[in-house]
Amino acid sequence: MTETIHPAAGRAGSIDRAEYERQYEAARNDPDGYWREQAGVIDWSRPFTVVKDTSFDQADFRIRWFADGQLNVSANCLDRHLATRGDQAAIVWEGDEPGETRTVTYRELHELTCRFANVLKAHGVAKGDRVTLYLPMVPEAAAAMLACTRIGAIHSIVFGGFSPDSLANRINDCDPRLVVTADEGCRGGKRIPLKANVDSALESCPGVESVLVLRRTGAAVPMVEGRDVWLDEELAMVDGDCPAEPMDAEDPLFILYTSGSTGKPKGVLHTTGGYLVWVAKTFRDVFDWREGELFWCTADIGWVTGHSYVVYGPLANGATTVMFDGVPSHPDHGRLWETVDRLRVNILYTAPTALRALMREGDGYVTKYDRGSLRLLGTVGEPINPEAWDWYWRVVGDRRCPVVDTWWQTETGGILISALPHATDLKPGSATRPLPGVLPQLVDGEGVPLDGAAAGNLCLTDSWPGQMRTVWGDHDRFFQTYFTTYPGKYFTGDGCRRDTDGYYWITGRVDDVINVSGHRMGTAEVESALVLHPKVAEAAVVGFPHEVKGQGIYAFVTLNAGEEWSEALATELKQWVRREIGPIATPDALQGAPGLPKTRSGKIMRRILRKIAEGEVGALGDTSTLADPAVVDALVAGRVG
Ligand code: 6R9
Repeated sequence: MTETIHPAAGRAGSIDRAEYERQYEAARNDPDGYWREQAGVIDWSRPFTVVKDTSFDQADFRIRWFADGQLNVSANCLDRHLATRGDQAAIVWEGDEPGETRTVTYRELHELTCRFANVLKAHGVAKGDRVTLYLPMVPEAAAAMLACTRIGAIHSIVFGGFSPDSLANRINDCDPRLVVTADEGCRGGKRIPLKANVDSALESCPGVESVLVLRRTGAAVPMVEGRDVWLDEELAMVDGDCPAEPMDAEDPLFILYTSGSTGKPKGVLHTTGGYLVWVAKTFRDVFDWREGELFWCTADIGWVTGHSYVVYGPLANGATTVMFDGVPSHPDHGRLWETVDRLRVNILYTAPTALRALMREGDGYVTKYDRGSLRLLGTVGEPINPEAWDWYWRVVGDRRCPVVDTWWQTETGGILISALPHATDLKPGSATRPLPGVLPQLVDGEGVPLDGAAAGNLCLTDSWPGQMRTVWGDHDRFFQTYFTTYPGKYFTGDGCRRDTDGYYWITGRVDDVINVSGHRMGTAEVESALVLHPKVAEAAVVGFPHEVKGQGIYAFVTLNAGEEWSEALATELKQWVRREIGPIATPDALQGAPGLPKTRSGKIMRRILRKIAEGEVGALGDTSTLADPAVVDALVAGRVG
């Protein structure tokens, strides 16, 4: 299973090994020249003269790319394709039930986007204003994103699985004038009360003036007079044409909230030019996309993968992208493969957690289908264990389709470390090598760079165009979070090993972020939710290895004096967290803890809690600095699972 898989020869235009090496060196030795050329992957309404203007040093900290250029993202994703592919499908929508499909051509998506943009304008949305989207995976969601970019509004998408409270926090942080939602969502045969969630969120969001409501299921939902309007009625009232606003390359494009090691999610801000160059180029290179091919990224647009590789990367290239409003297990575990065959999908991009879940159900669900259309397979979101990689390669891809394991983050905008399918030898479980323009460095705990084969903390020593530019409303937090741990470098928060061939093996987060089914969750967020419960005094949350989810959530909970721990309370607390944050944050294990292991200065020693959660109670390490070492014995005795 640890065999190396050599790439098959590509087609005309594929990047081979020599071309990869050439580009990597060009980007390293002459970033200005290299990116001046690569930026031609998109159209600029005003050419830039400055290319790279960046520094990670505190004294002159700045990240600016193509700064005096102008462009419009929706014009790049739509208008420029109309002459050559107006009647080609831009989006193939696949609903929750198999065969519930809809095709939207580039011409149709252009018109829908223009109308949507005019609706936004009619509701007072102007350049620089924020718009929050809380939507299912429907073509109108892509149109909403593109409509914002058309007029220079900044979208902030909140995943439909987040609770009203999480939604309210994300709304209040960026203060949108308008929210777009749907009556309900549909996932795995279940309904999700999106509009009802918005209604309850908006009770604490006084700044929101209008809510556009998409009819998805047709459910009757209460409409607030003077605030809520039906999207279809609004779209019918406006013009089908809307000029694209020329935007500066560094104008904000979108905000996307992501979990960090503190309780409050960060509003990651991406800007217009660099982001689009990055996603357009990485889409083309990593997936080696060709005219006429159908690309399916299964991510939700509520996550960065959906932004970059369901919408912007594919559409900037004029590709046809699948938008999936369902789940891989509905109506049964063959759904992905049945859909691949029916739609004739060529490139599939999904998450290790989905593969592990499907792998458990047996090969029959896969082999029942032909999968002959597949040419390339990709994964993203978390480390892929070699077993799952091997299953993807052998069973799903019949040893025919290269598997690209793509490492990146919300902060990086697009893929940074990945194989190129016709340039890179594949090693199961390794994201392989950095793309051109990406300069990884491993450092030890003190920040000392490690050479050759080594394991350490993954940093990037220089900027790339797709890098985030700031944390919305808190530029200092941006600098503090990413550039002070190892001064002069961007710190990813990931641990990583580099082997003797220079291959990178991401080992997971080294901060207090856990990765549950490919979704980032801050342990502090779950802790904050738990302590809001009236019976809870204190909580400490850690990750532990989980067969399907990658990592599970393990919570140690101390109750207020006089409260008694019970199974019923554990269940209640799980429901509580689910309601406070959303289903993805539901703890897998909850343990009543009479006390938490703290140092004399009051710091919780998570290292010990992690070991207990992992069940490695024989190797707790040094506990002598604890204020009360006896606490540990009680926790070990009370371990659950
Ligand atoms: C794109 C995305 C980012 C974190 C990242 C890392 C983990 C993502 C990975 C991977 C190993 C891969 N991660 N891709 N780890 N191999 N191919 O997932 O963004 O939600 O911000 O998560 O996910 O730990 O730091 P985001």
